[in-house]
Formats: sequence, C-alpha cells, structure tokens
Amino acid sequence: MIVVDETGFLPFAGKIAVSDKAGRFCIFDDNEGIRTEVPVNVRDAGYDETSGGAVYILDFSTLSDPGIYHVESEEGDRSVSFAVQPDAYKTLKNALLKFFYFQRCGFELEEKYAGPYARKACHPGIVRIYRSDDTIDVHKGWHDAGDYGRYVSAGAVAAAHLLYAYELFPKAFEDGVNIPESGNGLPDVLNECRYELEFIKDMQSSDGGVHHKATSEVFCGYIMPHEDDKDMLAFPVTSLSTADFAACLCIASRVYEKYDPAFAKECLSKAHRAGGWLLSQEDNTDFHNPPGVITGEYTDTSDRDERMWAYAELLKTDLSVDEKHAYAKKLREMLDSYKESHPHADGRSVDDGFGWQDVSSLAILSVLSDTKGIFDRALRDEMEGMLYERADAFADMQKTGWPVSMKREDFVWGSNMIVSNRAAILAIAAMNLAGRIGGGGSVPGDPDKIKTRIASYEEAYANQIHYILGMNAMDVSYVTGFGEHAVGDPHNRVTVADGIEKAIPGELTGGPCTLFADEEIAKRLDHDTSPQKCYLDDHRSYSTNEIAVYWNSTLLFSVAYALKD
Ligand code: G3I
Ligand code: 9MR
Ligand code: ZN
Repeated sequence: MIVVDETGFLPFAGKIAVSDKAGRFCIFDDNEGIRTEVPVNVRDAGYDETSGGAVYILDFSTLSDPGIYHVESEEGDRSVSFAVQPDAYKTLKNALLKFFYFQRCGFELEEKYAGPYARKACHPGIVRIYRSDDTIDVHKGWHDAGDYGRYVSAGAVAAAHLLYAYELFPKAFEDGVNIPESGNGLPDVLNECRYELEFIKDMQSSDGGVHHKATSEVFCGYIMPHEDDKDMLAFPVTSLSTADFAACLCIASRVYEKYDPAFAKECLSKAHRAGGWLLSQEDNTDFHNPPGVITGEYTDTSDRDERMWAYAELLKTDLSVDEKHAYAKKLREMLDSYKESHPHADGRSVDDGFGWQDVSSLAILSVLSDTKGIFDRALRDEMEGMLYERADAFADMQKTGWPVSMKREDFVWGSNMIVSNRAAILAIAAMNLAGRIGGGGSVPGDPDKIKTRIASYEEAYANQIHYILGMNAMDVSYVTGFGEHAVGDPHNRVTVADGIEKAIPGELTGGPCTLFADEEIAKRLDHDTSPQKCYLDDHRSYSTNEIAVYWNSTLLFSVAYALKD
C-alpha cells in the first residue's frame, strides 16, 4: 500500500508518501502516461504501532512541475493520483468554510447558495429554560454536528478558530464562498462567523452566566432539520460556557469593530458581564446531563483553561484599573493551577489545548498576539515556553514511525481534530518564531538555527494535513468531496435524510477511534484493530464518522496557514 495526500501539493512544498513495504519507487506522470526521472528517496521509519505495520517514507520533494501524478513501486503497488498545483489548498479552504453555512439553524438554504442541498428553515428560536416556564430567544447559530443541538462551549471554540484565523491569516480569506451576505464589504469568514455569534450572545442569562446548550431532551432520528419538532430547551448556566463565551465575544468585539461598531459594543458589554459572573463564581459549575436527557454533554473536569482564556481576552479590552487588577491576578492563578495539573509528559502524549475541552492554547495565542504590552513579561515568556514545549513534542513524535504527531492513546473520539489541532500548534509556533505574531519583529538567537527550527515545525505541520487528506493507514481522505478515496457516508442527519447520494463537500469526519463507542464499530471490527484502522466510513458509526463544527474550524485554521501569504 502506498498512501499520499489526495488533494495534492503546492509546487515548491515538500512532498512525501508512505509505503508499508520497502522497495524501489518512481513517480508517474498521469497526463503524459510516462514514468518521470524524479528521484524518490526512501527512509525506513521503523514499525509503527498506530498503523500496525512497517513505515517507509518516500520523499519526492524535487517534483515541482504542475500536473497529475501517482507513486508506483517496482512490485506494482500504486498510490491514488494527486495533483501538483499552486491552488492545492484554495478550493479546500473554501469548502471547509462553506460547511458552516450548511450547518445554519433557523435559516432557509436557498438553491442559489446551497445548490442541491437547499433546505427549509428549521427550529424556532424561542426555547424554554429547562425545568422552568421561562423562555429565551436564541435564533440562529450552527447545528453542532450530525445532530441539531447548539452548544455554547463547542460553538464558541469553533467561532474563535475562525476569528483567530482571520486575524492571523487575513490574506487567506480574500475570496468569497457564495453565501447570502457575500459582497457586503465583510470577508465571508466574518459573515459566516457572525451567524454563530448571534446565537452565542443570546445564550446569556440575566445574571451574566451563560447557558450550556440549547438542545432537545433526546436526539431526534435521521430526519431533516425542519422535520424535527421536538421542544428545544436551554440547559443550566456553566462556568465552562460562560468563560468560552467571554473569550469569544472579546475577540468578536475586536474583529467587528471596524465593520459594525454597534455589534462590537454589544459583544463587549456581554463579555464584560460574563467576566463579572466568572469573578463572582469561583467554582467549576461542570455540566452533566440530567436523567432522561440524551444529547451532547461537553463536560469537563477543569475550567482552569477556559477561565485562563477568558481572563486573557478580557484583559485585552478597555477596563477600569480595578478590573485590570482582578483579571490579571486571576489569570496568574489559573495559569499556575493549570500548570500544576499538567506536569511534564514523561513519554505520554501532550494536550494541544486547541479543542473544545482544553482551550489553553487559545489563551496562549491570545497573550502572544498582544501588541500593547498588556501582559507582564514573565507571564508572556511562560506562555511562549508552553507553546514551544507543545510544538517540540509534536515535532518529536514524527521522528520515528508514521509521519504524523499521534500516539496510540490519541486515537479517541474526534482523533482528526487532534491531528488538526496539532497542525495548528505547529503553525502558530512557526509563525511566532518567525516574529509574525504580536506585532512582528526579529526573534533573538542564531538566525540559521531559527530557520531550521521553523522548517522542522512547518514540515511536521504539513504532514498532519497530509494525514487528514489521505496519507493514513486507511488510505482515505477524511474530508468529503476531496480526493479519489474521500469518505462519503458521514454521520450527518441531513445527509442521511436528504435523499442525495453525494454528501455535502468539505466536511471533516471525526476519524479513527479506539473507544468502540458505537454499536456499528463494536460489532464490525476486532477490538485489537490498530488505532489508525479503527474507523468505518458508515453513518451508523457516529464515534468515528460524525462531523462537527469545531473539527472543521480547526482544519480551516490549519489550511488557512498555508494560504497566509
Ligand atoms: O480525554 C480523555 C482521555 O484522557 C482518556 O484517556 C480517553 C479514554 O477514554 O478519553 C478521552 O476523552 C474522550 C474525549 O472525547 C476526548 O476529547 C472521551 O472518552 C470521549 O467520550 C469523548 O467523546 C466526545 C463525544 O462527544 C462523547 O461525549 C467527543 O470528544 C465530542 O467531540 C463528541 O461531541 C459530540 C456531541 O456530544 C454531540 N454532538 C456531536 C458531537 C460530535 O460527535
Ligand atoms: O447522532 C448523535 C451524535 O450526534 C452524537 O455524537 C452521539 C453520541 O452522543 O449520539 C448520536 O445519536 C445516537 C444516540 O446517542 C444513540 N442512538 C442512536 C443515535 C444515532 O442514530
Ligand atoms: Zn435547526
């Protein structure tokens, strides 16, 4: 088996494929029907426990002429065809962004934007507060995933990925994606993100705390969103949602200021109220589904990282002297407490802090991107140290075995998010080393050594993306519609119910999961299957083949890095 990134390569980027057998390999030009002279260097990377086999890394980086190619071995193994082209990531980036439009709740998707996936508006915005007769008005927002729930922490993290991607890589978002707001003067990434922010900001309760989620009591069946008539309920306030809400709305107030000052101001005042709630409520008001409630839980044993992110983002807004003191003190406490509970990895895997459950890297990004000297030097240095510690750990994981920063224990539910989050950390670390985060400038140290280190982060980053797009032991691209072996049967209620054979393109599915957490995979696969192969392209396998907004958003962030210049 020879596996390769099915979306293809930029002409001057590094190019590798993976074979599970040794041998001699060559590159075929599919258009010309001839074997090229491009050398293929083979490196024996040893046995890999995540794939359960040998790993040979085939490097053909000198191939740079645009075209369609495949890799072949003397024994007759061949890879799928892939392209070398300057636009390799542009179409993908746009599809990953358009995905969010297809997730819109309470909105009619018209044919001129949605094509065959047009559908009626769904789910009324007035929802009843769980165990009360009161209601709140929460229109808009994205359906979380293959279900139709809307969850604040998951949604705020996804929205933040989009906003940070726009702040760091604005050039990547210059073209539009044909959504109703296109052409109104805002980049579409901000138009689309606004749709979610409208929902998030309405989830705040009168005391400043934020409801955890708006979902029905139990998941509906495989029906279209507008056919789901179960009552929507707003569940209790949690510190997790309140902190993620505060951080996300602080970023929004900064980003939308230039386009819509009134909206920016509203986001800010809501974020400040959430900040006040956080200061008055020291405990982690964790969420668990009450008996009888069967929808997503998004539970978390610690809210240190969420609060750290919120306090960092709040400190970047206009505050009184007293507020500044209070948030700075709390930020320091949260960082110390977070570090205490995350001792050195000692060979175990390392948290990336870029997902819905651990947002510590979002806090790091928030601090490092400050241009106004808001944070004290010591805190900034510690945060930077954490970033590099993570990036180094992820780069090290690629030194032997499969060229992806994943250990056996990382193949949990949403493993593709972990792959993509780690790509994002490597990208952020490379960019920070290049002096391009937080006002830019030169980085102290030997310039050659810095260059080598940036190159090593970027190489590891690229391999993470290659894994998602086909260079994996399943020999599939995990993004619908992208690649010869792209996955096609995701766990998305819309896709099962809409009667259209082809899934909506641009959806990243969760990926291999060794938890055997749905009946389908538990029934069909041996429990000693290698981690990378614990996957079914079958909508019944929701623990391996669902889609989710914060999975697409992290991949969008990572792919946008490749388009930053
Ligand atoms: O982090 C722990 C790790 O420390 C531990 O060793 C390992 C072994 O069990 O588990 C890891 O936690 C897992 C966690 O995902 C990792 O993020 C949990 O077991 C696993 O159950 C959990 O799965 C979550 C899943 O919901 C079930 O709760 C997914 O992350 C989460 O993305 C998914 O989210 C669902 C929503 O609830 C509902 N909507 C769809 C959405 C996507 O599937
Ligand atoms: O569709 C649901 C998916 O969004 C969730 O991630 C998953 C785990 O909470 O649950 C799915 O719903 C399943 C339910 O939990 C059990 N019965 C089958 C449902 C899928 O059809
Ligand atoms: Zn809906």
